[in-house]
Amino acid sequence: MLKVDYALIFVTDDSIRDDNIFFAILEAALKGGATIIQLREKSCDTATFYRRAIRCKELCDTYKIPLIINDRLDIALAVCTDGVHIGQTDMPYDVSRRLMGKSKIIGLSVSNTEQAAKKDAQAADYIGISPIFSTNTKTNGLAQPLGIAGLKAIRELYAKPIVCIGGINKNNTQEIIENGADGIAVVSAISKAEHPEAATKELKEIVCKTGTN
Ligand code: TZP
Ligand code: MG
Repeated sequence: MLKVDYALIFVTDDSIRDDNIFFAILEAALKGGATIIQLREKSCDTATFYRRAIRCKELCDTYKIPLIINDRLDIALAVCTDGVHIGQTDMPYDVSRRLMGKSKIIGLSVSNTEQAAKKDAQAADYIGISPIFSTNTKTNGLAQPLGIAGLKAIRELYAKPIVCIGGINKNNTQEIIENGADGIAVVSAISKAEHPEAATKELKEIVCKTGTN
């Protein structure tokens, strides 16, 4: 397996249905230094998701960057990606692990300290704090933002990698890393940037100069 660096996860923007634009942004994120790509598709059919996943895998392989599939274990298995990111209402962790195998990355989203303390969170390879701040990008089923206080409380529970998501931009990245996150996951700070490659580079620099990466 590739060495996993959680510094900067680019989560793809499923509002972009034009493949030319979608893959141009993905490549810009890879060129700019995203350390993991998470393919997140919430509204398309399975065939479209699969097709995008295949192309994402080819591109990520070219840049030697891990690809993680959001929610869909079947797509992760079909495309043989490096991992899957599950939420509290997705396929249970145990099943995901059994099907993915020991060597793959499994990330789990938590939205409060109770979820973070449960055995699935203890077992996952990394934890996604979701959301850290409010965001307009995800509207369905979004919990109350945990904020920096929530991050600090969850940081105390374990030493494993913690990545924050939700409303993250160049102005609040430093604070997140200073308070114990290993990395950030962003959608719009890259996908909606005027220059996605430069925006990625800038976010990565902030994470790396603040953290121990
Ligand atoms: N999960 C929690 S917040 C979020 C997801 C997928 C959206 C993050 O998008 P943005 O644009 O980085 O706030
Ligand atoms: Mg999910």
